Amino acid sequence: MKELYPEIEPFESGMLEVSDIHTIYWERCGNPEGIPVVFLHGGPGGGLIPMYRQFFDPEAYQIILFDQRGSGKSIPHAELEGNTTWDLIKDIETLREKFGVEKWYVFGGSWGSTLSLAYAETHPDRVRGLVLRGIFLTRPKELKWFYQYGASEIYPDFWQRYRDEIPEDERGDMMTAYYKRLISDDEQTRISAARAWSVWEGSTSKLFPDEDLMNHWEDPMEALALARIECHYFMNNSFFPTENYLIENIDKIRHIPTVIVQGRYDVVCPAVSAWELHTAFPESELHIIADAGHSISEKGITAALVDATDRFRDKENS
Ligand code: STX
Repeated sequence: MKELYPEIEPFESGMLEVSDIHTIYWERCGNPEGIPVVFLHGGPGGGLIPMYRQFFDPEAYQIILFDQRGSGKSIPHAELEGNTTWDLIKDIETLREKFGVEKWYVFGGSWGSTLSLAYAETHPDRVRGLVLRGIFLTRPKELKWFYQYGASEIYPDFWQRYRDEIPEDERGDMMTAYYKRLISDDEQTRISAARAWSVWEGSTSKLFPDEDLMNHWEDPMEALALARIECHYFMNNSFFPTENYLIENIDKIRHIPTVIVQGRYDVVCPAVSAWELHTAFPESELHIIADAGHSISEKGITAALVDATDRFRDKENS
């Protein structure tokens, strides 16, 4: 089974002003002359971790990673103004042009898969191939499942804290109740809501719950970016004009070589979305991993993702 490539450091990194409000952190790793690939992180609001550099052969790929608006090291931290899917797509284009890339591979999981699909459908000529994991189309049924009712039945123990953050009379619409708190003027209210929201996601991401992952999302800065930005996007249908926008526009990208990796027991982004995507896009290659949940770091998921980037590398070199 394939494993991650060794840990690496960027050969170049920086901050780029992308609007009057936002400045984003970016980095380039691997081979400066290599096959270009852009990594799109999850959330939205999740930010980068160094492990994300390790899904690509560093001798073959030029790996470009960035913290999306308001995430990670991008500033202002957790800012919602001027922060939409279309702004992120513009930033991806700004980075592509900055690094002189004609056409690149796009790699993204969870929200990163949403953004990858939205980017590819907007700029199909710029995409050589897609590697997508834990498919998330941000449709109302997916949001309801994870934030209102569904996942709650599988993880009642972890659900309790997420639920108890909100008074009983507001629980009929958890997303709206959280949004109110996440944009509150009171810092303690914001932080408490952000931690409960983010720890819920961290607790349910793996087939076997991981304490380190849960603790990571107790950190107020990490939690604020993830919770505020996710809730802001999801309250706005991720700024898509229709509920099923990504599937409705799938014909724009059906010529692009695409690998989909999906954990069978993904509770954050249930496998039905990957199935519906694959059904609408039958040319795509779908791998359902029998013993995995949502996380990029589960063994079977990691192996399938590394195998996908290795096969794209071999195709480029043949
Ligand atoms: N959020 C889906 C998503 O993009 C509903 C996602 N799931 N987990 C993550 O992101 C982190 C790894 C960033 C926590």
